[in-house]
This record gives sequence, C-alpha cells and structure tokens, in this order.
Amino acid sequence: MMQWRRSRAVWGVILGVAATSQAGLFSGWNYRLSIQAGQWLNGEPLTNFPVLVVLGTHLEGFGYDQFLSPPFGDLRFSDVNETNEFSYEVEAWDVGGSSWVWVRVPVLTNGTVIKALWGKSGENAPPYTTNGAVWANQFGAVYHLSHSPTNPAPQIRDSTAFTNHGTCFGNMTAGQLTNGAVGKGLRFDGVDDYVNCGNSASLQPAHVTFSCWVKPMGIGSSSEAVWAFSKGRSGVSPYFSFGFQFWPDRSIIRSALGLDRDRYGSEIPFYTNSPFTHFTATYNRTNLITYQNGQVVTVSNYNAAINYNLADPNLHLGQWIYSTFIRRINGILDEVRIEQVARSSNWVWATYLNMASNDLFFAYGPAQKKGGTLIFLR
Ligand SMILES: [Ca+2]
Repeated sequence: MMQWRRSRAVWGVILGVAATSQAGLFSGWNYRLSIQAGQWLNGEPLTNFPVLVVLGTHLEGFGYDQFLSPPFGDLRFSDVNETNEFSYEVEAWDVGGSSWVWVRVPVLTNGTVIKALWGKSGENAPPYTTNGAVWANQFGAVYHLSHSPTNPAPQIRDSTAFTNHGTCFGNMTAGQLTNGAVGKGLRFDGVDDYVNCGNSASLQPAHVTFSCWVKPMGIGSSSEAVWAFSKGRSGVSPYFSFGFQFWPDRSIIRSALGLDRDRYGSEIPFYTNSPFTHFTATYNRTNLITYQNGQVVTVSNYNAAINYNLADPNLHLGQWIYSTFIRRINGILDEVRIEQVARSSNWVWATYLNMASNDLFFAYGPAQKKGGTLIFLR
C-alpha cells in the first residue's frame, strides 16, 4: 500500500482507470480494447458506417477464454467513453483463430476510437447481432458468403433486414466454402453453380452502389462474358439491370448497367488468376463511376433510369443466363453488396481499405483487464 502512495504518477493512472470503468454502460465488463482508425480517410466523416473488426489471439492481451458468456454473448462495442453502444454482427467466430465482426460506427473519421468489451457472465448476444441493424444505412443486400452451401436452404444469408437470402444450385459442396477476401468466400465451378437470391423492392433502387470481391480461376461456362452477379435477365435489350461481367477472352471486367432499353458499362483490364480484387460501381443518374480496390478507374455520364422491368428480375450470384445462353463464372466471390444510394468516393475507399488492410486501417489494443488495482484503493 505504501508503495502505491509514494508514486503520484501511478496513483493518477489507477484513479483514471477506476473512473473510466465506472462511468459508462459497461462497468461490469472485465476486458476492453481500444480500436483507433488511422489517418487513411479523406476528410469526409462517414456516418453509420459498418467497419470490419478482426479479433483473435494475435491481439496483445486477448484470449477467447476471457469471454464469460460464450461464444460471444458478452461482446459489446462502444464509443471511447463507453456511453453509446454500437450494433455489431459476427460474420465468423473462431476460437482457434481470427473472428470477423462488423460494427456500425455512428461517425467514422481519422482517429476515431471505438472500444470492444467482453468478460461478463450471464449475457446474451443482443437482437442487433442478427436483425440487420448494422446494415440499416441504405444497404439493400449484404452477402458475407460465410455459410456452407450444404446448410438448409436458403444457404446464402443476406445480413440486412430485407432478408434477400439466396439458394444454391449446382450441387455445391461444403468444400466450396473456402478462403475469401474477408473470412470465408464461395467458390463457383463455372459449370452449373449459382445462387438465386430472388427479388424485392430493396434490390431495385433508383440510385445504386454494387460491389464484390472476385478472384476468377478459369474461363467458366463461356469465353465471352461470365458474371460475378447479375440483377435481372432478359432475352432482349437491355438484357440485365446491373452487375459485373468478366470477359476471359478480352481480359476485362465490366460494370454493367441496363438503362431504359439499352445496355451500358465501363471496362477495366482484369485477368483469370488475378488475386482477389474489389470492384465497386455507383450510379446516380448522372455518372456511372467504377472503382477497383477503392480507387476510381472510370467515370461515364448517363442519365436514364435503371430498367428493372425484365422477364427474370431476380438477383443471381455467379451467373447470367437466358435460354441456352449460360454465363457462369469460375472463381471465388466474397462480400457482395447492393446499396440503395450512390456512395461517395470516400465511402468506397474506406470500405475497401478496412477490409483489405485491416491491421493498417485500425490500431488495436492492447486488451486491458479491469479489476486488480481497484482493490488497493479500498
Ligand atoms: Ca466473407
């Protein structure tokens, strides 16, 4: 005791810990970890932005055995002061490795600090972990592609509240859930595999952002154009509403838009056996902007409405098809998103970097345990 009293510096630190631990919502939680965004963002504060947080024993002081309501019933996220609780969704939880968690941050900008908290018994994962709350900011569909195709249909889960879940076709196997760009992704064989996600108003916005990670691993069912995903198909122009076409014979990928009665798009060099690459397209009835790995690569001016009035309006992952024209991709897809607004370039960049370089985007921890020192004060 005397030893502690002699040091004002140490005394101050202990009081600080005590005050922080008792002020917020989570005074009963034993562990906390600060997660700080680096100086990578371009000045625009991003509101209600879902960030990827990667937890695991690679983080100093972190242990899965510290969770007292396993597997993650006592996991919480908050602002730095522990006064606002943030919604989260677990994409995958692996006590033998890394766990992938999406957290909706009210305002994300350079230097933003969020906290992860855990270590409390008798807690349950809140409803926001499964009800789509993380994706409430104008997301129409979000596919993490982290579920086995051998699960009961619909196997491919949409994380939004719109539940645009997809059903697998082509006798896809458990082994086709494979390493993706974020946790697991889904391998399509380029022969008969695809996922039918159905249709709803949530998938037919006037302005749109659509995106995915893609890694082509062969030609697929046609050397002309195979599709990472297609919203809508018909045998007459415009043939589709939107999606990404990969052309093995031309070594390009195309952000495709069906407007009124014609088809449009922008082409970007892209190759079979390219590493995982992130593509995003935004359309706001002024510009179609296409991004590769978070950077603008093409801007095209169009102003017509997206044509959603097609014979088959469903969203398909892994293919476009009409009659005998079968266009199935051979490769891996991950994190397919349809958004109901044309996102800003800053939003697209942050989305990419947060996934591609998570340990650069965020500075983590170390994890700190509450407790021990407080006993001395009493
Ligand atoms: Ca994934």
